[in-house]
Amino acid sequence: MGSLRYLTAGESHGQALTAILEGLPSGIPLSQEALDAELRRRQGGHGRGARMQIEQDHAEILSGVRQGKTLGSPMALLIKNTDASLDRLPRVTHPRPGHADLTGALKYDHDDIRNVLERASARETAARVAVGALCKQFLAPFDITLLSHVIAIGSVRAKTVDTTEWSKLREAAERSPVRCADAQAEKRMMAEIDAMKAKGDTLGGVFEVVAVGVPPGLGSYVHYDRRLDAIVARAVMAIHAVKAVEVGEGVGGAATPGSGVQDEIFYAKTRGFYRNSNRSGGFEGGMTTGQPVWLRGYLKPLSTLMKPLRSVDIETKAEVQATVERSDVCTVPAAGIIGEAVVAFELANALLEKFGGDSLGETKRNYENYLKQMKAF
Ligand code: EPS
Repeated sequence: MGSLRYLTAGESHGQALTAILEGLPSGIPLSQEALDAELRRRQGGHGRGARMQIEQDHAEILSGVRQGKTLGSPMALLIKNTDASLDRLPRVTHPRPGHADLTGALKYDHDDIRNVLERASARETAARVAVGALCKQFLAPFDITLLSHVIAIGSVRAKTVDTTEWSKLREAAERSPVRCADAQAEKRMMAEIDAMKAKGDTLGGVFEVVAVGVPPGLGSYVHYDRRLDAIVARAVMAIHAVKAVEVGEGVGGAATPGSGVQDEIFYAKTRGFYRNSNRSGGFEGGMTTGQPVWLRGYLKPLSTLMKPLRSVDIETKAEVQATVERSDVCTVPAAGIIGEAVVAFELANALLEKFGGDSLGETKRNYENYLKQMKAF
């Protein structure tokens, strides 16, 4: 509902991925290094394929910035593909079950599935991560930071980690090749990825995104399309291969009595209103509560299998094996980074909806006034 918006364009093996982000205020200091660091984070993770060795993603900012600060005008981003072989790549007629291949070809009337899979590819998420990286840099002066970590890959589930120590959790995830804070589970996850790779199969899993420092009252209960939990969940759902999203302890909560699900309310003069738990995932009534926002994305295993599944040739209608494209075995760690990016965009948008402002200074003044109102309540 805010005025921040973006579009992306680009094919997986086209010249480049591009994005235009519009609506960020002026005066935000931007770091190119931090922007590229996010792209590198997305490229990592045990289970990635050969493409990630070929690409060294870097986002060039073509507009909207001068002397290291945003101008308030639209920002165009360019991420060049090293493998830009699109026009030379062969025709594809064997759709992969689970990918956009078959339905995309039927819908757009393509007799070459490559015309579908190139845009449907998850490589597009590099552009989303670049946009999210800019949004993170807008959120930083408000002390809003994001992190992600992996809680399950295939059949391996991490033990519950201490989620109150955010900086430790972030460090542990950043150190881990599967971005899992539980070192024991990490080893088993890596072994499961290796075993699946040897079998020519793929693995899904679960990542968790956390945003810390979010003020209370972003989003609104007054109308369905202003509920920020739904907006954020949609953004995570729109990441390739995500088939379910859970906000806070949403899934477990459905099987627990109400007394074990709600976060009881306390008050102390020094702290104001506070909770001793955050099962809600930082949302009540579609609004942020001021507690960390946390949600989970559930990824199905990737649909490009090196040991392909049965399919049908779209031209001859003969039974065939699905196309085998160079691909990854598991992208759950990367999906967490993408999750951070898309949540950062939605939080930036919600922050701008609530506080407005055409310059960072104006947005900050409005924000600080609101914090004063909260304190005085
Ligand atoms: C990629 C995601 C995957 C990879 C792709 C790069 O895309 P898809 O959704 O089509 O499976 O397969 O890599 C290649 C297409 C390749 O040439 O290896 C990404 O996240 O960048």
